[in-house]
Amino acid sequence: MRQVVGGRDALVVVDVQNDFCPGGALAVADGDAVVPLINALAPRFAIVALTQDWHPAGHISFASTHGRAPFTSIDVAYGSQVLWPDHCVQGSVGAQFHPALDVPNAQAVLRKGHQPGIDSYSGFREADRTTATGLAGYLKERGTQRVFVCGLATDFCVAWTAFDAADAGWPVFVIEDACRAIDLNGSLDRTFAEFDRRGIQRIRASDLD
Ligand code: VGL
Ligand code: ZN
Repeated sequence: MRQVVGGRDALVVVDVQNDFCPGGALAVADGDAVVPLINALAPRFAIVALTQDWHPAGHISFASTHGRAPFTSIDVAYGSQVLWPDHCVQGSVGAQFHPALDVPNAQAVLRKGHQPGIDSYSGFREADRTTATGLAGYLKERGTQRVFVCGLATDFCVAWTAFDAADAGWPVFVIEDACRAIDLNGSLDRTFAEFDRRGIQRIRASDLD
């Protein structure tokens, strides 16, 4: 479905970081394939924000913190937490944006998951589902009327960012071919069902005029 991009549309580019790309600590298959698409898309948007997964060493989402195996889950104060390999440690090369990501018109970088005891897949709200990151306020003050989301990974940080943008009241579009998924235990199918349920539209980069 064609969408004409206007001056009040925001693009949120989620976690296009070395650790989520091939060779990284939590590599998403083909993750770096989103980079050229995003580089081409971003200049059309007046409002562009990047999110950056940004964890302290010993973060609650790290399997190593708990002496557990990666890709298992534990219960923590705010609910179930998937345990990941150590990734996107603050200041590390893995936490840096992919070197080919070239989005000079990005105006905001939102770092998330910085609290030792709370994860944050969403760019808007931490995993306790109450602590706001400030991104919604930023986008509102910029006059955002619709939110377009792309990046990594479709079924975790892109998904939760899209859910929360919809909860904040914006029409939300996920640019599917500018995303790649982890797909852990059926998470991608569940994500697509949730997009449908919440009225979040899946579009392709070529749908944008
Ligand atoms: C992500 C798992 C852990 C993501 C971040 O960016 O999708 N996934 N931290
Ligand atoms: Zn993370």
